[in-house]
Amino acid sequence: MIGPDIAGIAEKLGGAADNATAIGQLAAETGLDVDAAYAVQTALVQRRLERGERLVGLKMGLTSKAKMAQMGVDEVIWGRLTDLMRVPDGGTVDLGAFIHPRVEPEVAFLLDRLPEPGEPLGSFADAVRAVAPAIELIDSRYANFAFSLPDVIADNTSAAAFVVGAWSPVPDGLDNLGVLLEIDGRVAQVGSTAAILGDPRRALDEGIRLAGRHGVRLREGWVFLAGAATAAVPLRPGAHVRAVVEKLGTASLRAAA
Ligand code: OOG
Ligand code: MG
Repeated sequence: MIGPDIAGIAEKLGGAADNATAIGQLAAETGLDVDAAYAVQTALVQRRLERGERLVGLKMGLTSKAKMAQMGVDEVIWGRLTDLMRVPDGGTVDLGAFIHPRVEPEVAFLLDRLPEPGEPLGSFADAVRAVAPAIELIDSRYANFAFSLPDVIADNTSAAAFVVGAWSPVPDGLDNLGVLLEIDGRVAQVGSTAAILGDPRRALDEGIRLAGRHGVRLREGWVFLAGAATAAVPLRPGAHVRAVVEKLGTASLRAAA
């Protein structure tokens, strides 16, 4: 049997991102399963690398129940981050580049050297050099932000842009820090880092394990986004967005008017 057209699906998703125009879901009609969906994601990201972008990290998705419930998908997923997706802290994003952007508060890790495959993972403090509050801007390439598990994996887990706040040394506990998402100074979402797999440190174990299944190794110097602590909120023109994570500080961005 001939499998799904990996390159063709990646081209459709890449075109949707380039033109900031939504497309319909693809997985059901093309018979895309989870493994084939990660192959599409690889081809989709490769398309960016061929244009000169660089891989700078990995992001986890649906690591919190709030996000799983919001999106109707109940498995942890991972995607890739490139240098072009990074927005400086306090920077402005042009909404014309996106279809229906949403923002969510996250915790970022700056990775240290990780063990070779097959070697045991040392302590979290060995694997992570620093932590920071972050904002992820997600933008599903599917109409109405509606997708199945393989659809969202193929679409690089809706990755579009991200902001990382100031790095701090790894604190003793990361498992129950208060998280706020503010829009124009008003609280839009409230949560805790406990929402991220019980402890965001667990997201790193999952990321190493799940990406490793597809031959992807996390690299020293990469940014790792552990997943949103709350549901995501639509990003409107002119909005000022701030993520606040207890002990870690803030990250912010502005949407151009
Ligand atoms: C998928 C990406 C989810 C997170 O932090 O849970 C994600 C989506 O919601 O579109 O990035
Ligand atoms: Mg996210």
